[in-house]
Amino acid sequence: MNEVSSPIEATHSSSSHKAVYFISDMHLGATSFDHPLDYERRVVRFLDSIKSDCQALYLLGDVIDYWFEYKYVVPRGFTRFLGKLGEFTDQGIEVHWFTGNHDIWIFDYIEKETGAQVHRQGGLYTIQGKTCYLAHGHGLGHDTVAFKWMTRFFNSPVCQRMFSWIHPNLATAFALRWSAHSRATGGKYPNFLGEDKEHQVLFAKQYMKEHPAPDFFIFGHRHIMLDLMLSRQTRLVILGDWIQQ
Ligand SMILES: [Mn+2]
Repeated sequence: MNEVSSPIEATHSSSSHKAVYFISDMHLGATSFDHPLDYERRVVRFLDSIKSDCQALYLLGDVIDYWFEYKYVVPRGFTRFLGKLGEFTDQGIEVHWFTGNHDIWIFDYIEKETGAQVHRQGGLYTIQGKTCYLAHGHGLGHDTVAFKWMTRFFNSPVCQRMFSWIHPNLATAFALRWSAHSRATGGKYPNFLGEDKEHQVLFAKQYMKEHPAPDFFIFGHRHIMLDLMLSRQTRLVILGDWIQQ
């Protein structure tokens, strides 16, 4: 976990690897995909295509549509993708995985098996000399009481322990259905609402009033593509979902 006040200086060893990539919201394993394996293959093909010049890969959340790991059991699937992350880190490419609202229940499996560094909170990072505020971006700018309680509930070790006692067949089926249901009902992501209504934009503007302005804010979660200059120095990017955008 990284303190927001002190930017992390990412250290990059290989000089031939220059580019830093940010992707988010792949929602791997979502029941809405007609051909989930083909979709996973496309993600992996993309990762293959960037491998030769990739210095660091930042996954900004909702990488997997639903994940809950048990002490000795993890959800089925994702073998190509997780294997590819392992290949990246084995070759010295940094992989950072910021948890989103769909993949909050990553505990230590992803770090241990793939070598990716898991970040459970957004924060300030220094990447190639630029200060970047990175987060999945859910809850930013609209941390209502209900949201705070829900976050506390989802992150509570006691609740997680209790959930883990439900048989995985039942728990996983329920969670996937819930995810599909919320996609079907409230899940259509609205287009850009305007600077004065987008929570992440409002968060960034408020943040800049209270802290030194970073060079970039980079978020996922909204499933829209946005590239907005907040000042002459500061640029806000919302990644859009992968692979549609
Ligand atoms: Mn999200």
